[in-house]
Amino acid sequence: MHCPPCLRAIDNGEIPFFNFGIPKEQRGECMKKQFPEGFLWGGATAANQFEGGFGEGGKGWSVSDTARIRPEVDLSDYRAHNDVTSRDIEEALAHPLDFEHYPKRHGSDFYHHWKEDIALLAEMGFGVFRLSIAWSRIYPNGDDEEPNEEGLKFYDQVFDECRNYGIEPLVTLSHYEPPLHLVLKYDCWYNRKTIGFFERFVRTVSNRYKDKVKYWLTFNEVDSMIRHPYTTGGLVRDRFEGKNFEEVIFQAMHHQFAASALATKILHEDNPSCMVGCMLTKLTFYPYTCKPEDVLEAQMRMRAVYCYSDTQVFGVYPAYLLSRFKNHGLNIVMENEDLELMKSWPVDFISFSYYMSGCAAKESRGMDLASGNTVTSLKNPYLQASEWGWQKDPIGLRISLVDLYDRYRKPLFIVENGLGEKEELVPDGKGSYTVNDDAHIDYYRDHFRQMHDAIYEDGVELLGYTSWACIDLVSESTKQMSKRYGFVYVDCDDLGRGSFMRYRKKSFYWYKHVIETNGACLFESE
Ligand code: BGP
Repeated sequence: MHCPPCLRAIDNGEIPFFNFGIPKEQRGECMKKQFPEGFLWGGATAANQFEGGFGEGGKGWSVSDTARIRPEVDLSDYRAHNDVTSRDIEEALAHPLDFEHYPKRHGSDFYHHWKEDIALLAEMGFGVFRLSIAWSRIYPNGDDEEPNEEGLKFYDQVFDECRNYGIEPLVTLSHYEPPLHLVLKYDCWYNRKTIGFFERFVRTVSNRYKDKVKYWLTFNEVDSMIRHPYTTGGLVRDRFEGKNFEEVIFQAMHHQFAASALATKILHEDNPSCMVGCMLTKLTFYPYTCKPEDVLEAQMRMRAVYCYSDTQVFGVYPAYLLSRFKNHGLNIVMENEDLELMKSWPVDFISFSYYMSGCAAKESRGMDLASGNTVTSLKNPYLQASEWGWQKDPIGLRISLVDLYDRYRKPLFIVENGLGEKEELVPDGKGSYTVNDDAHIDYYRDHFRQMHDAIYEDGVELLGYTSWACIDLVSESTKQMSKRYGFVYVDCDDLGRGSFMRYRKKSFYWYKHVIETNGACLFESE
């Protein structure tokens, strides 16, 4: 048996049969406890929650500008937080100066802080920075003939600044920000025409940034259309009265699959060495017990997660999704050209978000529930939950990595993982302020160790990691600023009050050290 990095024999007299990697205790001295060379460490954001600059520089309205904070709604009720009606949209349009109730309009004001923010990321040693392009900053209405040059210049500056520091931008083309005009005039992704509008947007940004951006993601959490159809697909339920809304959702989803394949084609034609990934919400369900009925239930819940990445990775709809369409009488119109595109242009890698795991059981009446990333599941008695009730499960990340890699045999990229916390600024003793966010540090340390083991013991190919979020931003589900994820604190409260000044948290220095040692410091106490 050999230790992979230097092929030095380890004479332990045993052939590990059931463990396919090198268990820790059998590793040779040369097996470095750090991440592979070239591993991309960084952090993630999205324009809809981070950028702000609402109405500035020629930007048009996007669906996120109509997302209202609802303090009266229970924090675990993600549906109520994300359900937007036509009446809500009218209300939002009638109040263009209201930043208090529409926090995504200000986000963290990256639009005015980008230089300072990228300098902070560089100070931590980032190799990659995930952000998204706000479609309505480039095509303010979505169906415009010409792009908005001022919007294009904004991202030119951002990408150039990243490159100056040696940071690779990882760019999401669509992260909960379809232009509002497409919703009101065309019903957005339900309408086939939106594929063409998106194509125009992608051709513009692909051509413009082909020498600046190497890593692209098409649709953030492509599966989320089923959970929050307005945010992801621009679908307003009350505009589809009399129609089967599940059919509407899957029709819109089909259009996104076709558009994603088309985007992959365009990006590769402009820059053959670029890499395009799908982006999946990696929900992880365990059977609540070993009762076969519970195991089957968990398997079904996992299929409901994988059906989207199966389509984007294999380029064809999985049989089980097609049978759902058939068995539920869902008539999804699929043109041959869509199916051919999907088959010809599957993604190059699989990216995903991972925050927590949950449990599933056949019979769950009366059992305790846990909230989570736009899902609820059964509470796992072995796990602790965050202040928002999300069950922390670092081993679940390793399980997810193994499952995804075994299923797809393509490189993986963790593009979201983190912990939302309530925090308080305290004096740092040097004339400024900081946050002692030990909970973030513990969360990350535990997850990073699992990533390391997935790479070395399980043979997973992992390109990199971007934490969610590297700098505090507005929460997607609850629209709160007080749900803080970052290594950098942004002085702004839930009502948008504050200076928007940035402060380095304790985790800032900790993550910097992780990056400079390429993870070796995670194992110093071992
Ligand atoms: C993911 C989204 C992100 C992000 C994250 C955390 O589903 O892709 O946009 O917000 O979840 O969720 P929240 O902001 O609701 O805490």
